[in-house]
Amino acid sequence: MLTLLTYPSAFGLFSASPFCVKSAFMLRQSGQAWRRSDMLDPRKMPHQKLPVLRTPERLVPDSDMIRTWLEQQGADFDKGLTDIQKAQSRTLVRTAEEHLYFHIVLDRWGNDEVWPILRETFFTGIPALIRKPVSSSIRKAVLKGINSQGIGRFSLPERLDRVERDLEAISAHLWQSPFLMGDQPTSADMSVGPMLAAMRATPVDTPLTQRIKQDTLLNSYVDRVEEALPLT
Ligand SMILES: N[C@@H](CCC(=O)N[C@@H](CS)C(=O)NCC(=O)O)C(=O)O
Repeated sequence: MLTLLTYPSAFGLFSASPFCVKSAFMLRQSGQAWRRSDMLDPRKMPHQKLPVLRTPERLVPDSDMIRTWLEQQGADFDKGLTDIQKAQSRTLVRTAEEHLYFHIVLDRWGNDEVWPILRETFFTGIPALIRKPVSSSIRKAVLKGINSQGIGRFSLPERLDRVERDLEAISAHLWQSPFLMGDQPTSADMSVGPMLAAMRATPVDTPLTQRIKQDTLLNSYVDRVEEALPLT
């Protein structure tokens, strides 16, 4: 049986990591038998990140590589899509994973109100006595990474403007159909849906959580993806 090595559920989500949720959606849609195995420390994993799929032969890191592996076994997450739709799907996936994701990271890790909740959710494996100093140094490293990536250098209004433009692009698809590429969920929904769900689920109200919660189209879209691809 396949095993998805994933961060545990948090904030009402299958996992705090949208990439873990994406992989779970893909496993579900592939029809393969699978189970989850939760972990908090990814340092022994091939990319020191999660998700990772344990197959009978090897560990497959990275949600995109998990997708490719499942496709090699016969899964088709974009059944019936034209080449142009597949190309549009790819750009939406990259928009979510390589841009929106970093705004979520900053919203979670850079916010002093969210931080104590994060610390007690993500670092429960660390003994209480040393949890604060250890988790603080990890927090510093994450924020340094966001600064190197570039998102951390924008002001809040600039960040919100960047997010807004992506959300407009996503919404343009949803004015026309219940899912990004039509009437059924496809690979784009399995990436974008979890990303917007994560944006909405940050456990303190922020401009980003509010942005999704107050948008009828996007809010109902996130619910629709979760209902179409139940993970329990
Ligand atoms: N490109 C990877 C991204 C995975 C990823 O960024 N995972 C994060 C959690 S959302 C992680 O494990 N971070 C741990 C670290 O960077 O130390 C994928 O698609 O799976």
